[in-house]
Amino acid sequence: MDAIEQRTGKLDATGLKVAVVAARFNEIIVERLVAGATDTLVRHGADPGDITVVWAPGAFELPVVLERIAAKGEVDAIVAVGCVVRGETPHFDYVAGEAARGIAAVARTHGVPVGLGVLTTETFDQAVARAGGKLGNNGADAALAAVETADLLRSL
Ligand code: INI
Repeated sequence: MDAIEQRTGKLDATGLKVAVVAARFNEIIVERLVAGATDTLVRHGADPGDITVVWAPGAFELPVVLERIAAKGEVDAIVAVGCVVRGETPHFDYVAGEAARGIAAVARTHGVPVGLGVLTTETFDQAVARAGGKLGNNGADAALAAVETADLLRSL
């Protein structure tokens, strides 16, 4: 039997142009997600000069900002980061749902990988744990996913 072809993306950000799009709401958390994303990109080979951090007011605004960046066609990957805490708003489901739906739509429409680094938690403490605390850094994880997917898309 012939060998089965398998394709995966490499975790190599060398030469990639990346936008990190951050929602400023819950900024203490989100700045840690931004740091996790940018540190991870650089540690995997990205040139700091090829990384742009863009700040939107809240997670609800992420899709429209992502849409503009993706439509310009100047980046190979995008990392979207934000923090939506259920306890803070009765609009949690709208804000979190629209952010996730919009992020996915932009990625599919433009064929640009967008790492989903928007925390959606019940409490602020749960967000702290996932923003460089004991449960890792969601921004770093999203950056890795975007880098891997960008490389995978190149090979398909
Ligand atoms: N935006 C967030 O990013 N996180 C939140 O937890 C949040 N809460 O709690 O309301 C939030 N609201 C703002 C929203 O994203 C928009 O900026 C706002 O509704 C204006 O359009």
